[in-house]
Formats: sequence, C-alpha cells, structure tokens
Amino acid sequence: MKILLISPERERKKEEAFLFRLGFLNLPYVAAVTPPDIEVKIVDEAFEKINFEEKVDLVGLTAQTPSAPRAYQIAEEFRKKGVPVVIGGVHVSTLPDEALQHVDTVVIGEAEEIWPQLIEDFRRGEMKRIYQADGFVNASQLPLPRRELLNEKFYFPLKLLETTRGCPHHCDFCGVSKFFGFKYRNRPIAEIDRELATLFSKGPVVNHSLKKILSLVSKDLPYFLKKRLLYIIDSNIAGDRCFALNLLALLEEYDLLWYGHAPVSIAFDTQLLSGFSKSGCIAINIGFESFSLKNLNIMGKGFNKPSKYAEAVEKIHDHGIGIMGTFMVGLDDDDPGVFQRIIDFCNDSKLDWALTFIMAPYPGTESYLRLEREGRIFSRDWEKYDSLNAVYQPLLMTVEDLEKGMRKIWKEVFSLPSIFKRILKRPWIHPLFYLTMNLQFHHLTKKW
Ligand code: B12
Ligand code: SF4
Repeated sequence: MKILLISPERERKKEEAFLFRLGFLNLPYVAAVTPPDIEVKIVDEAFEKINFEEKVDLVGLTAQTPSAPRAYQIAEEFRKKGVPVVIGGVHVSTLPDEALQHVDTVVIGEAEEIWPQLIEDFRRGEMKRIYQADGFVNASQLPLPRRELLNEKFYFPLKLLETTRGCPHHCDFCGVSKFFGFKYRNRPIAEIDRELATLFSKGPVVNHSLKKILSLVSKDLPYFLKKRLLYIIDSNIAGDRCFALNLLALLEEYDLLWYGHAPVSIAFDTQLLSGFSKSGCIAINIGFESFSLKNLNIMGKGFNKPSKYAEAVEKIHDHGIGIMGTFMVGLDDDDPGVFQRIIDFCNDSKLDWALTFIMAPYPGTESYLRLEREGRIFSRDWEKYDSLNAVYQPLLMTVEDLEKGMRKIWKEVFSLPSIFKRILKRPWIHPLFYLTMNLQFHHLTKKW
C-alpha cells in the first residue's frame, strides 16, 4: 500500500511569490504515525510537480487557509481518478463541512493519535467522513517526524524542531490556542535530546584552530558550512521559563546556531537572554504587531508594551542576538500614519529584519468572528488570506491605502540604504545571516 502526502502551493502573482525555503514538520509527523508496512511519499508542490498518474492508494493533503483552495483542486483531480483523499490541518479543522465538498475525509485536530485508526478503517474499506482527535496528544509521546521523506535539496540547510505545543494566550488573530489547547505541552527534554541527536552531533562545530581561521571571514561560517542550523518552530520558546532554561542548556551542548519565536518581554529577563545568547541564538522572532495600545488590547496582546519596544531591541542586541520583527497593519486604530511609524521604528532601532502584514482574520479566530459580526469582511477568497491582501474593511483608511501602505513598508525597509543602516551596525550581529535574508526581500520588492 502506498500513501502520497502533499503540501499544496497556490499560484501567486509574480510579485507576491516569495518563498520561505523551509521544510515542514506536519506531514513528516503524519508519516511517522503511519504503520511501517505502508510506503509513504511526501510531495512539496512549492518545488515539484504533482504526478496525478502516480499509482497510490490514498492521498493525504495538508492546508493552511491560503492554500486550501489549491488543496481542494488537487483533491478533486485525484478523486476523478478514483483515489480517495484525506485532508487535515488548521483550516479544515475549523471548516470541515467546506472541505467535505471536495475530499472524502477530514481529520480534525492533531494527527498523531487519530491517523493510525483512520488507516485501519481504510484498510478495511470503512474510512469515515470525519475523524476528530479526542483531546490533545500527549507531548511526551510524539514520534520523531520522518524528515528523511523531505527532499533536502529544496530547502535551506536548516532543521526544524518542535519542542512545545499549545499556548495559554488569546490573541484574537491567532488560531493556535484553540487548535493546540490553552496550555503549553512541553516535550520531555530527554526526548528533544533524542531527536536532536538524530540531526546533529554534540560538541564543538569544528576544532578550535579551524574555527579561528573560518571566523576571520565570519563567526557564523563554521555553522553554515557544517549545517548546524536550527529553527525551533514553537509559538513561544520562552513561555515556560523553567522548561526554556533546560532547553537552552541542552542546545548549548550541541554548539549550533538557532532561532525561534518569543514575546518582546523576553528582553527584560536577563537570565533567559544570556541563556539564549550562550546557546547560539541568532534571532528572536518577535510579534510587535502594533504601537497602539488600543490595537493591542483589542487583539488580546496587551502584554506587549510599545513604550518599551526600543529599549527591548537594544537589550536583545546587547546580547549579540538579532531580531526578526513582525508587525500588523489595518487594525482598527491604524490611521494612514502607521506605515511611516513602522518604517521609522525599523530604521531607528536597527531591527535586523522585519515583515509587516495586513491582518488576516483566519476562520475560527476571534478576529474573524468579530469582523463578521460587524459586517466588514468583503472577501472569502481564501487565497487572499495571505496577509498581503486586505480582505476586510479597515476603519481609518481605504482598502487601497492599506494595501499600498503595506507594500511601501516592505519597499522602504528592504531598500539598500535601510538594509545597510540596519545590518552594518557595530558591533556586528550575524551580518552574513541577516544580509542574506534582507537581500532576498530587497530583490522581491524591487519589482513592486
Ligand atoms: C512555523 C510556522 C511558520 C513558518 C514555517 C512554516 C513551515 N514551513 O513549517 C513560517 C514563518 C514560514 C510560516 C509562514 C506562514 N504561516 Co505559519 N506557522 C508556523 C507555526 C508557528 C508552526 C507550524 C507547525 O509546524 N506546527 C506544528 C505542526 C505539527 O502542526 P500542524 O501543521 O498544525 O499539523 C498538525 C495538525 O494540523 C494535523 N495536520 C496537518 N496537516 C495534516 C494533514 C493530514 C493528512 C492529517 C491527517 C493531519 C494533518 O496534524 C499535524 C500533527 O499533529 C504555526 C502555529 C503553530 N503552533 O502550529 C503557524 C501557522 C500555521 N501559520 C499560519 C499562517 C497564517 C502563516 C502564513 C500564511 C503567514 C503569512 N501571512 O504569510 C505563512 C504561510 C506559509 C506557507 N507555507 O504557506 C497560521 C495558519 C492559520 C490558518 N488558518 O491557516 C498558524 C496556525 C499561526 C496562526 N497565526 O494561527 N509559518
Ligand atoms: S499569537 Fe502567539 S502568544 Fe498569541 S495566542 Fe498565538 S501563539 Fe499564543
């Protein structure tokens, strides 16, 4: 028996078609809980064509909201050929009835416990229309995702790792807590160690003298050459402080460079920040979102304190750690001046990299429910829910101004003068890494 797992990619306008050349973990997790006698193949449509003629017994699709319409097209194509199709992920877990118009079966929730049951039913010819995970998976029982099924040549040589699921916060634009639960579910450190050991070896990246020579070019060079690069995809790597400190101690044993997501308040926890720095943290991805307290309170992210943003950036930089900042525009308290305020903040605080998105009200989130109640959502074309397009009526500007303004921020922040000002500062903060990241987006926005 053979199962084809597909990560769909929609067609996009040339100027919007930027790709994070990252692998992913969801389908490798699904593969890991597939019985070993079944052959599993993973196809990433962002980099390879789907062969609809391939002889497979079952197709499994994943989908986020913007890729859901493409996933449905793929499903219909396979079903025409008589191949049954299952779909899972955050979007269809929220809208299973929509998905059922296009697929045979929808999996609601995490795959790890429910997928083996689905496969058993499928073998017996009794696959149901809906499988709903019963609660949340026990984080200490997560399998090792089958990364070897991803084609390495498509991606940056960066390994992805998940150490925690869930989040206790209630940000109104985010679906994580509802989907993964309002509580951090930490994996045991020993399990994370077992997984890391399959990806890297412990101990120094290269011997001392070679490190000295390579560091003449860049301190990061040995890590890039040895591919000791890690992205911890958790929504918040510092949510559980005690767990985070243990995790940092473990990372230190591996001598690698890593980055992950954490709230801006991390800057004021000197012990954690030193741990980040010592363990090889190259970047913290921070959702600043807005400078307006009103916006932050509406979105349930009142724990962000805009008056402390500049100081926070400075403190993180002082530890030699860069910042990937994200901002949102189109919020209810955003007037047309918001675009310039973000540009100025990025330049003045020398933010190492920054992306600004138009808020997208994903189905199932509080923001979606609120904007729907207020009758402000004007598009349910899911492909446009990619944060580059406005899909609801903002309050203090026109839709056109919002889309133009967002693009203006990207163009200015990724202009060469801004990049050089932000990156070529002293002391250096991983300039090799950040120049590469910024120049990619410079290249993209040159067409805008
Ligand atoms: C890391 C991350 C990214 C990274 C990298 C993604 C990657 N390549 O892995 C980056 C920064 C690039 C990114 C980009 C985006 N992201 Co993102 N991201 C995440 C994050 C934090 C972790 C994703 C992850 O791997 N989770 C762990 C895996 C195991 O969980 P999972 O994917 O949900 O899979 C489980 C189940 O859903 C289910 N399942 C999933 N697929 C399938 C398939 C089958 C067949 C079955 C049976 C089950 C199943 O089983 C899996 C295992 O339990 C999540 C939030 C979160 N904590 O999950 C947001 C999240 C997935 N991202 C989100 C969004 C919106 C985006 C963007 C659209 C943002 C933007 N405006 O550009 C882009 C889209 C990128 C793209 N590829 O299309 C939303 C999706 C919301 C939605 N309704 O679709 C999330 C949920 C965050 C949020 N705000 O709510 N993202
Ligand atoms: S945005 Fe981050 S902090 Fe807020 S609910 Fe989502 S995962 Fe949690």
